[in-house]
Amino acid sequence: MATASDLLREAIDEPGLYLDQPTDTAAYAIDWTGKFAGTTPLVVRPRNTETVSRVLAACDRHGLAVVPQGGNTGIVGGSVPHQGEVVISLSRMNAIEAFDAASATATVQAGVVLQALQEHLAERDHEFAVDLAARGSCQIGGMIATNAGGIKVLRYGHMREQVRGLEVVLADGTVLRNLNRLKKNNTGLDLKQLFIGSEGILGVITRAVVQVQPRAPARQTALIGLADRAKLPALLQACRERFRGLSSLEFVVRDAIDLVREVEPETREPFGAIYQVYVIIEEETPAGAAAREGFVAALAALAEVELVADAIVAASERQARAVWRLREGPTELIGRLGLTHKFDVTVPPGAIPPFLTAMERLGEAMTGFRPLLYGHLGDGNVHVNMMQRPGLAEAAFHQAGPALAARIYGLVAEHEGSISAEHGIGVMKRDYLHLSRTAEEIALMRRLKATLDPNGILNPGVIFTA
Ligand code: FAD
Ligand code: S2G
Ligand code: ZN
Repeated sequence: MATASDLLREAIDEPGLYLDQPTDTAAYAIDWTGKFAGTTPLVVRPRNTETVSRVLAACDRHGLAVVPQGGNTGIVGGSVPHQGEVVISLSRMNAIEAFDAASATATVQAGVVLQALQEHLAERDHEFAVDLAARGSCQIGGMIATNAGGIKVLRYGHMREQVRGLEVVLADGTVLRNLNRLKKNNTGLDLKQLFIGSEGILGVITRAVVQVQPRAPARQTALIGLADRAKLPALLQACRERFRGLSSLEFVVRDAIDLVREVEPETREPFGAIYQVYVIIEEETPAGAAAREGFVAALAALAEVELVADAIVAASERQARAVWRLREGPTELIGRLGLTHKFDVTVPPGAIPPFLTAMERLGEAMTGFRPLLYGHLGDGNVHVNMMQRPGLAEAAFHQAGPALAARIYGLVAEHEGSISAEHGIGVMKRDYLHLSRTAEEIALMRRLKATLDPNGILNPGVIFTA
């Protein structure tokens, strides 16, 4: 019986294209959270679109299922093999092909790492609108495939709003190329929208034209302490009104700060007092002292109406990074410290305070779990982490997953929220998709999948069961 390796090498062979030794392929078969792991007979590492096309055509012909993989930082189990799929890693397609200041666009291959794009643009006094803590590994192709959000959605939207043009290879090897740089191009169905957020089930994204911004002249960053989390919705509204250049509004509940200080004792207590919840406010402003003074005055006004109990305004880039460490630290450390059931959900702003309380109560009720809560206040996006406490056996941890999910997603649905704010569905949430999408919508999604991937080779089991 011919193996995947035999069949694909017969179709195309290039130096370095294939990895088939388990020691080489293992890293591609386990995800960042460590909760999703499988096996793969072969990792394919194309360097260009033509190779992706020929590999996919051969996979389609031979019925070989594939998982497209970018930086493998996805959180919902969509980026790794589950039933021996071939992994197509875009990592070697990492060229930034063009930067066009006039159209404010960059043309990139899918495997460009976010941080590499950020650095490339910074040298040209430009920025990219989507930023997230996985910036050192996540790739533009994966970010488009998951419609990534991050810390600046409040001002610039998700990845969807940044994509001008796409090149995608369909399951049968057809190359769909529309590397459009125009801001206005209203010509028939906007097909790229199908692939943004498609999580690898409709096609493999190989290149993209993304819009970029001139670098913000200045960025003001503050950390504030709130004695009462019930004030979060009012704070959100007040920040929208007072900070016209508001670009980030992030919250961290106290226990997640405690976690950072437990693991990194050098992290200093930000204030003299301990607060229930901490919020990062970041605003893009003109350069100069007047803009900074305006930012400080707006904070003082919030304090006067008791929406801010304490505040630190970063006086340097280093201090701003220390502030952000309190928000990005929990995410990174939780990933390192053990197993965690993660729930990336949206609830209407007014529902955030009671939802946070309900999550803490649930964590206490489900002995053995430590609820760690943080997220993007500006978008109503709460990241609920139910981390395995020492002493909770791994089997019990996994066993509790479905009950936790049912309770949490059920509560989200009661609040008319969303079971996925930004990470997508993957395999982790497919059984709950009906809580946020109608039966008719899911039926149409399945019809689109069957039309574009009739042999079902692209990421089977992601978003819905094959
Ligand atoms: P992968 O994990 O490799 O793949 C993700 C999905 O996209 C999979 O289904 C995969 O099959 C598919 N895919 C990948 N590349 C392609 C391609 N070229 N064509 C078609 N399909 C493809 N996410 C947020 O939205 N906001 C955050 O703030 C955020 N913060 C994070 C912080 C940390 C520390 C970590 C580890 C993750 C975070 N994430 C966040 C999740 C993750 O970084 C994003 O989902 C990111 O977009 C995944 O990109 P990736 O290149 O790693 O994709
Ligand atoms: C964040 C990262 C993943 C998680 O920190 O904004 O999107 O749930 C998350 O910790
Ligand atoms: Zn997030």
